[in-house]
Amino acid sequence: MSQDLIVVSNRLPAGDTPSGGLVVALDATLKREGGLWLGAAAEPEEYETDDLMSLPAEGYEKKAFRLNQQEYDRYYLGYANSVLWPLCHRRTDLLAIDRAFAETYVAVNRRIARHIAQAAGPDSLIWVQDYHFLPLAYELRKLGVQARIGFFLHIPFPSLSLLEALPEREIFHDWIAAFDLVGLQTRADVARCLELFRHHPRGEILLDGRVKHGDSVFSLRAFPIGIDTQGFADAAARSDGPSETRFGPGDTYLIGVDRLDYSKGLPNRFTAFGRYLDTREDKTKRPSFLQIAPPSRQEVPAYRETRLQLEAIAGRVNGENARLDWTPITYIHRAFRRADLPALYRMADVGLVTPLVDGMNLVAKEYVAAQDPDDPGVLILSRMAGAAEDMTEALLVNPFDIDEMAEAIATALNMPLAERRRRHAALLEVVRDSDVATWTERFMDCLRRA
Ligand code: GDG
Repeated sequence: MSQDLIVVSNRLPAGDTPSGGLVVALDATLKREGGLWLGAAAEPEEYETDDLMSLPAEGYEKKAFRLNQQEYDRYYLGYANSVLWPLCHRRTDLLAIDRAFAETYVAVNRRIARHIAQAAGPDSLIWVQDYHFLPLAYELRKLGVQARIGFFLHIPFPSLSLLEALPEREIFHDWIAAFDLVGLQTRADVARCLELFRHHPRGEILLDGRVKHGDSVFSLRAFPIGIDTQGFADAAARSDGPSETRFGPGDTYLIGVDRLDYSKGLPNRFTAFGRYLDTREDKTKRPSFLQIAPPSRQEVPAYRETRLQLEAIAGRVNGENARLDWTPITYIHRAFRRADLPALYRMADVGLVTPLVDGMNLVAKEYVAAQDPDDPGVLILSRMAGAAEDMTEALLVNPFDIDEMAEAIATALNMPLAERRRRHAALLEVVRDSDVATWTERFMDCLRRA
């Protein structure tokens, strides 16, 4: 029997209780529409059969494809996270170009395509998530699959000049053009994608805005992703937060929450907080900075490097400034329970979201949703985050400019209530308008009409 809706993502929600916003929204959509959710198995294993593994799910089918250690190393850690991720995050210095990575990346996608081809009928909708699966539609078309296939890229779309650094740049165009609908985070991403195809001898932008590449035509739009705004706001208002904390309602503190990733600009953020401490006028003011930075992709060398940098900067700033009753930076390199985050955001006077480049950045939206509208905190947001395209009432900063970030921290900590309220109200409206449920509906509507 063919499936109405097939969602493909690298991660599958663990167990029966999905947490993160995206997973919740996709889970709700699949429950409503029925269908299949396909993703990678939790751990690599030396498999003997290529059969999909069925996992428990309510109202739809959830299945995992297997990866052996070599595939995990070359497809996931290699091409996806040591080539495409640094490329799209403008770190060409970190590119690990390796023929074997590219070959395995395509081979894994081809294998997944065969599974999907068996589950899909002509009326199925296939929704592919993110950079792990760029060649999937191209491989599906080769197998004769005619169903509508949509793609959403969660990370920045690379510019023409960045793509020069990808050995697969020519076929990259064919991968993208094999989808019926390509969704990107921001209008700036859409502009970069248009430029890429306009520049290509076989590319053409049609009058209705669709993109033609050889014989393929696809629709291209920005779908800025969001969070479960109301759910997050309710959770923040309801919970008192973790009990054993020095980060409560009476404490002045700034908060950052990021996977430990070089794209998130953490060393510059730590340095900027140190600069703020050095330059603040009133030395009796002793705000703390809480950085939650769970480990991520630790097998990739660049991530270890960032970790060492953070340890050094946090050690230095604390060593120079700490008192017996005050530790300036609390840096926690561990994952928190999802339920602990809303209250920690709400009680924080400042949210620090300063990536060097970011597709959207959901932490910016979570911080705003969690605030008490009567006495909200201030969001400091990098201009390089996709979120900055619409969240213009944040204190926007250049994450490479340490002085500017230090000044923004001072401004945020001294901001009068009326201005905090005005900025927060405007930001909350943006976060509500781009709710993740709306995001899912808008994408699905466009895909149905593609
Ligand atoms: C990619 C793109 C785009 C963080 N620490 C913990 C924890 N988190 C949660 C946050 C937030 C999520 O992880 C991170 O989302 P971001 O959007 O900030 O960043 P990426 O992981 O890089 O996500 C990004 C996103 O995809 C969606 O399209 O916005 O640009 O890079 O929800 O709260 N959650 C828990 N414990 C932690 O310690 N439970």
